Amino acid sequence: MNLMFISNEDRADQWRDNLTALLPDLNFYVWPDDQAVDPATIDYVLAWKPAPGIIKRFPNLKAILSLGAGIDGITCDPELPIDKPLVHLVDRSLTQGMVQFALYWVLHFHRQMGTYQKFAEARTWRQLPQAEVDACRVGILGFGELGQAVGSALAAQHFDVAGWSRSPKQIAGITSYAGAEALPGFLGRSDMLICLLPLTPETEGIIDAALLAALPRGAIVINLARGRHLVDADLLAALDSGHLSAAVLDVFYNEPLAAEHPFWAHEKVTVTPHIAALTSPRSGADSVAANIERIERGETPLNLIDLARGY
Ligand code: NDP
Ligand code: OXD
Repeated sequence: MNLMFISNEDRADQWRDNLTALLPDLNFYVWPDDQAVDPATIDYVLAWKPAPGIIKRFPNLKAILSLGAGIDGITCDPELPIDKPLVHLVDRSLTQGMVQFALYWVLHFHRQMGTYQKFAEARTWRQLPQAEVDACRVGILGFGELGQAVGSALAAQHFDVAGWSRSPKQIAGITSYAGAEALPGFLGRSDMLICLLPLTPETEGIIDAALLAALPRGAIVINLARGRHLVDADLLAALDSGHLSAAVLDVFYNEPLAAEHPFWAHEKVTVTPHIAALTSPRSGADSVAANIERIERGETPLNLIDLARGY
């Protein structure tokens, strides 16, 4: 079996070591170092944001494997061969990282840690009432692999959690809202809104002025999915008008975020550099190897993307 690794990240050696330990018959090649290898012999590409047109050079692929949960960096290639199975990464370490990051910020706001930090800077000893956790309503926009893991972790801490997805879910202790008609009701009860949607034509720009206006006054927006879900100017207007009280943004329309972007200096905005959850070559290799083994046995891979749906 031959795999071509295509990524601008510098952890190819870690992926090689972990994958070949699990799949001793795998020949692991790295683009562009190994571009002399006959492209017709490559069975798999393992890719993150490949340059447009590269994947189609390999005519006999059994699957295109994403190095991340999101596949928008692959599907944006206008020459992507759409007849090949495309698989997104579901990885325990990625999921754990996302759960930790979301939990951290929900707890930060719920326990008013920003206010206590300001008190400490002013050497002020002051206690605020502790808000009831089950009165804090968290809404998760995009209730798939990551959204459900985050939702379950928050529900275990007794937050009042709801998830919004295309299809309804039945998860103990969590309210499910499904489809466009359910969105206003979901938003109206979301004191903290966490975005974990995939980027598709339907979800691009979804966090706009109308969506933000439907949130309760004082709501907090935490975008952990893609920058293009958000209309930056609409978020800034909602923060400046006082309708929103804070935003945590891990992802941006253009990354890295330009030094002159107003998000950096806004007192209500926390910027993190797309680190909510990072793919781990160690645990990620388990998922990738398991899927390659399934395909080699003639089985359908897990976590297949439906290109017509966009995720
Ligand atoms: P999944 O495909 O498992 O889940 C996607 C969810 O979004 C599903 O619940 C789906 O509904 C819902 N959804 C999709 N389109 C719509 C729509 N039009 N209306 C309503 N709901 C919709 O994705 P993951 O949970 O694995 O990943 C989510 C995203 O998180 C990734 O695409 C990526 O962009 C981002 N991400 C960010 C990281 C970071 O570090 N910041 C790290 C990893 C991922 P249904 O269940 O009905 O199909
Ligand atoms: C992903 C990401 O999609 O890291 O996995 O953003």
